Amino acid sequence: MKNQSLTIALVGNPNTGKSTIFNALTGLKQKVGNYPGVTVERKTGFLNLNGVQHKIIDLPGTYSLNHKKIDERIAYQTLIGEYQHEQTPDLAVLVLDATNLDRNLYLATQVMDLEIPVIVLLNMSDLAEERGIKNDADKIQKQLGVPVLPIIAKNKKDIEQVKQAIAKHDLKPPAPLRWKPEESLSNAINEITENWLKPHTNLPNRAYPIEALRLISDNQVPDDFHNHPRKEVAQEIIANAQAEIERAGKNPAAAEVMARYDFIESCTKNGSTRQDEAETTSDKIDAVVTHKVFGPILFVAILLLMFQAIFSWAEPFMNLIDLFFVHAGNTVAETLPPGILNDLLVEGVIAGLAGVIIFLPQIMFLFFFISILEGTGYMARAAFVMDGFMTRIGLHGRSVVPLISGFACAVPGIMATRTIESWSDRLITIMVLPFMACSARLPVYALMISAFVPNENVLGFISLQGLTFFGLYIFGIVMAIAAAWVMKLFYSDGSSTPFMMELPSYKMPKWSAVFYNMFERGWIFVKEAGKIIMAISVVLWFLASYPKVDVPPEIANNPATTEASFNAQQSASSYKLKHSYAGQFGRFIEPAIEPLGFDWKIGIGLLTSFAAREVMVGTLNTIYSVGEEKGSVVTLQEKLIKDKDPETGEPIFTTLSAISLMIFFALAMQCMSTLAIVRRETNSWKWPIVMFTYMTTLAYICSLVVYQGGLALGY
Ligand SMILES: Nc1nc2c(ncn2[C@@H]2O[C@H](COP(=O)(O)OP(=O)(O)OP(=O)(O)O)[C@@H](O)[C@H]2O)c(=O)[nH]1
Ligand SMILES: [Mg+2]
Repeated sequence: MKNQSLTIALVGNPNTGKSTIFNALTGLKQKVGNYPGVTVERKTGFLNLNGVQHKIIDLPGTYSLNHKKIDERIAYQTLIGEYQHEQTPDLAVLVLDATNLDRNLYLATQVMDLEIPVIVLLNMSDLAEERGIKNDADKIQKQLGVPVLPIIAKNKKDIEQVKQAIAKHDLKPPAPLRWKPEESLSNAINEITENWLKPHTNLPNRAYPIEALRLISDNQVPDDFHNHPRKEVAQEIIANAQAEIERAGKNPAAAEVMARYDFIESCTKNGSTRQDEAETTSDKIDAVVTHKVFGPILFVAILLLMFQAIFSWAEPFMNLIDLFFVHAGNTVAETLPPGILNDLLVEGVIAGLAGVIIFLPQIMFLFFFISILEGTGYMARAAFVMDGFMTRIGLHGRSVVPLISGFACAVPGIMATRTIESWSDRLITIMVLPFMACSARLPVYALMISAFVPNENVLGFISLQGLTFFGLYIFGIVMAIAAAWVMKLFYSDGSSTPFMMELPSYKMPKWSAVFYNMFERGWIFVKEAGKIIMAISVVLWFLASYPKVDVPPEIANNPATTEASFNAQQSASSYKLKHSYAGQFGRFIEPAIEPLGFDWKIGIGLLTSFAAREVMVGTLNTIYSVGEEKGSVVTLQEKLIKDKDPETGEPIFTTLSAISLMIFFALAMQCMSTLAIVRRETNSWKWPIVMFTYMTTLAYICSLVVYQGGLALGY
């Protein structure tokens, strides 16, 4: 290799370790997980080798180049140099799973047909050895005619070898069609190439054989690249080619596959041996985990345990953070001279931040658990276990992984739907995904639950608060499923694709990755929420503090309340708040939300939370801090419980209105980023608008029914 800067693509089947190798080469932290379909987008990074910088591309996994799904198409387009008119990669690093070489080599032979220089890595050699599989790299290298290297991605030494192999590659492309299609197939390829692909498509030459073979076996002319208006011309050419293959006594749909596998067998015969398939540990675990009855029970139990743990384990950390902010607020209040700056910092910024950062421990625990589910390989089992159920409502197992990702955040969940083949299934999954209780709802749920659900145990060991928390997650899941079922009745393109997902063998999660992910997500939460909250808190503090009004003496000295100082203070400050700009606005929208059990203060919170849900808590904290006596150590929770209507003396918040609020948050579409990603993934404004409207209307109706129903029943 001359000293030139190369573009190097990592290609391979799903879950073979491409992203792991990408991270090792570039030093980046691309997401890695033990299930197929982790990477659904291209990621690029840089590798410095002997002073030359190379561009490395991590691609979504694909089983073949006969792409059907968006993630597979991205891989194909990149390889043929048609991804946003980018150049073909100078080198493809094929990452194969050494425990399953036959199937992995299928893609390898296809990529070699594209005349791209390649290096073949037999990754996961440790697992292969464990299972008694021996691969003779030299023999495979000789048959394929390209460099072949057995490696273990997590070994630094092996990654060094990969770098050297890249550095000394001669960049000669392998000869195409090394698997030697027999004569009729080869003629068919030529006919289709000459008569259709060359004159009527804008494909690059290197893609002709692969594209011709795809037309022969699939018998369908796809839309991309084939922009000739008369598809029937192509159909005729294809039919002729197929007839030729049939005349030679072969099946056009299978001829290519059989020939490739014959070639692959010649590579691995004697070169790759496996002992008699003993039942592996993974198989033994799966006997229980994917069991018809125990499987679903275990799935629910895992979720219950996860949300219980998030709720209870995080508490001591949350108390610490709370204490820290109370002291920070007091210190600032005492050190700075009294005045606007003091008020702004203490009541606006610190109160707003405290309201949100307190939930950091819960967010981090959530990501900790999700990383473990992803790292061990359980995600794929969850999809498998739920497939039967999902099929009954008209979706299938493929939707399960994106839906579970939605617990973290709807945005990556929606991206993960790229692994779903059928467009209507994909669209429906996208449309219901935001019902999954994402981490931004967690602060609101946690605040309301700890304030209004008694801290008791049921059955002696399950905390009622934790159970309510879990219930809200279940509520989100049920609503998502119900909505999907209804949508399927109206919107189905009738296509159905069988569910197939490889169950990867169980692995110990990579702990460094788990902790990295947990801290990274925690940091993103603080940074993103912090940015919006700082801005909103400052504006809100101003709107809630001005115009300053004089409190009438009868309210200022109100003796009627029993808990004298706190409530007198409350009603004086609440009088001021009520007459501030924010208060005026809140009261303006109050009639619309009063039937749901919300007062104008919640109204302000609802409004700000349309920017991002977690802002709600920061907003309430700011609102409830304005005008508060300095140095008070009352938590937001207590303020909510004690907040009374100054006129009637009734509590503003009841358990019923808290439930109504949680239901509203569970269902309403309050997330700009989600709408933006739906716009991008569906390529239209229609779907984000539909999503916003139906979800928010549903939220309003459900909260209304629950609150009014509850009142009628005497709660
Ligand atoms: N034992 C072992 N595990 C590995 C090795 N390389 C990767 N893994 C694990 O295999 C799993 C898949 O790795 P990824 O890097 O996410 O695979 P990928 O090819 O990018 O997967 P997709 O993005 O879904 O196509 C992870 O759990 C890795 O930790 C290896 O050499 N040995
Ligand atoms: Mg990946």
